[in-house]
Order: sequence, then structure tokens, then C-alpha cells
Amino acid sequence: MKNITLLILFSGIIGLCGCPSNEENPIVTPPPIDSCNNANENLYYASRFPIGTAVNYDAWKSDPEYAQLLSKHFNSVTAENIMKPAYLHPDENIYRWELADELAEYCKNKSIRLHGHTLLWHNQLPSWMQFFQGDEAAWDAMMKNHIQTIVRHFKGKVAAWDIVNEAFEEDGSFRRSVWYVQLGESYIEKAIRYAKEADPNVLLFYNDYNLEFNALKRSAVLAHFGKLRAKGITIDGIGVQMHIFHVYPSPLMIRECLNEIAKENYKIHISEMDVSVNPLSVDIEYTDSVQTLQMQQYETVLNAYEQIPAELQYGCTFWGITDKYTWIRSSFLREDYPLLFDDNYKKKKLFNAVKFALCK
Ligand code: 9MR
Repeated sequence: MKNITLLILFSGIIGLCGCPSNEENPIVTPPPIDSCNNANENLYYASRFPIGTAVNYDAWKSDPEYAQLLSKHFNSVTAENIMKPAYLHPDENIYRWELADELAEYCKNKSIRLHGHTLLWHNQLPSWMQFFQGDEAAWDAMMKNHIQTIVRHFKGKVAAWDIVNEAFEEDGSFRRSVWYVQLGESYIEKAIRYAKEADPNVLLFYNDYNLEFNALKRSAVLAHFGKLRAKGITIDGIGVQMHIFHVYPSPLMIRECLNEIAKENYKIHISEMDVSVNPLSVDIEYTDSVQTLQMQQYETVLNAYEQIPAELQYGCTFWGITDKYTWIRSSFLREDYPLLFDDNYKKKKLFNAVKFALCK
């Protein structure tokens, strides 16, 4: 996200400013569209594709209002943190399944799709992994073991995994993550192969930010996975995170991003959607006109997503439910109001706009 702000400054804009089809995995079929005018209706009822949210485990467990909104409005979930390497694999021979298992059980009981996030990342790695000592073969074996143990554990419970998260820099080069430094660019194809070996049915996604407007980064991602596909090593889809601002990117950029990825025949997961209203990190007033711009951004994304072929619509996931727990406030220590529910769990005007956009 730091890069988002930088890129915006650079471009001078600131002044203006599915489901798995196999038997092992849970299948979520959104219910038929009901009356969109019914104010009490669930959000996902309005949608032809799954509607997800990131789940903050602590809020889910400690805050009944949060839990109630979660079960009412969403038919897909992504763990915000508890399925990342630092949580699931805290020591070389220790896996900590309890919290994620609890979420998986909840999803199974409620027929909610669980999206796995994430097997490899440069961030939220346990320190034993970050500072692992060994030659290339030892790193390869360690990575394989990590991926396969987790994928096997959640076989049939997780519909798809983000196999690799944020592996590219803004200029399209590979990020110098520990994986890249130790194993070179082939770590990505190895990771795909290892995950497929462990569960041939699970879908695999590459997930990244800024793809919405950075055509250079997007081309590098598509070129790399195109190259792997030509060798028979395939991912199923691309997660476009969609951490955006009320004033940026433009509708044209958003449409171009989704169309370009869809043209390559990848499923698209709008995987972490939120719309920040404070790109400059200053004191702000969350006025009606600001919320209207924010509403238009959400509508732009959903309208563009509705235009891609249905078989590529894996779903849209919001990165949280209420502004109260948004990662943006805690990560950037700034005032912000990016989500559909306010700090008191009240539906914002955004909620109805999103529901209406989904109903169309
Ligand atoms: O929302 C997550 C926040 O609670 C964590 O502190 C943070 C750690 O980097 O990760 C956040 O989620 C990130 C996601 O896993 C990957 N894309 C960017 C998200 C926002 O930083």
C-alpha cells in the first residue's frame, strides 16, 4: 500500500484527487436472486457469484455483532491472518491448526466457501523460516514440506489457495523474498507443482495488489504465468486485491485490468476489496460527497466484474466487514472508513449501493 501512494504521487493523480467443481471441495451455489428491495436481505443473496469477507479471528470470537454480520451476509471467507505461515507453521516441526480448523468447521457447517490465504509470502513468515539455514536443496525440501503439509491438512475444506502472494515488484521484477533469494524464480512453479501433488483438486490463485492500475506489474504477472502454462504448470486464477481509493484508479483502469486477465482465461478473485477515503493520510471529514465517490468506486468494480464471463467469476471478497477493524487504520495509523459497515455495525449507504450493483 505504501507503493500505491507513491505511484499515485508519481502519476500526479493526487491533485485530482465459483467454486470448485469437484466432489471433495464444498460447493457454494448462491441462492436465486431475491428481492433486492428487501432491506433485511443478505448481501450474497443479491449476487450471482460468491461474496466474501476477510475474517478477523479475534473479532469473530469476541464480538457477537461481528459474528452475526459474518454469518448473515457472506458465503465465502478468507482468514485475514490465521492461515498465513507465521500462524499455521510457527516452528519447523510445529503446525498450529486449532484456529484455522475452527474456521473451517464453521464454514463447513454453514456451507460457506473457505479461501486459503496464503501458502507463500515475504511477509508474516515465522522467524525460523525467514532465517532457515541450508543449501538450495534444503530450502526446496522445506518449502515442499510446508506447502504439502498445509494443503493436505485442508484437503476438501479449502476451495482454493493463494499459492504465492505478492511476488512481483511495481516495476515488474521479482520481489527479492527469501523464496526468490534462495530458490530463484523457479520457486513459483515448484510451489504450484507441490500444491497440486498434495491436492490435485484444489484451485490455485496468484494474489497481488496494484494490478488494478499498474499495467507494468500486471503484464509481468501475466507473462510469467503464461510461460508456466506453456510448460503445463498452471494456476487457476488471479487474485486482484483491489485495495483502492475513492478517487483512484479510474474506471477505465479497473475495466482494463479485469478484461486483460479474463482474456487470458484466468478466474478472477477480487480478493481483498476496500476503498480508502484518505489517500493523503491526513485528518479528514467523511462527508456525504466523499461517500458518494466511494460508492461509485465500489460500483465501478462490481459492474466491471459482472462483465467478465461467469465461469471466470470466482467471487468478490471485501477485506473486512466494519470500519472498526480495518487493517488500514492499524497499519497506517490514519483515519479511514473503507468498508460497508460503520464502527457501530450500522449499514452505510455503501451497503445498499453494493447490494444494488450486485442485483443488476
Ligand atoms: O489485514 C491483514 C493485517 O491484519 C495484517 O497485519 C497484515 C500484515 O501484513 O496483513 C493484512 O492483510 C494483507 C493480506 O494478507 C495481503 N495483502 C495485503 C493485506 C493488507 O496488508
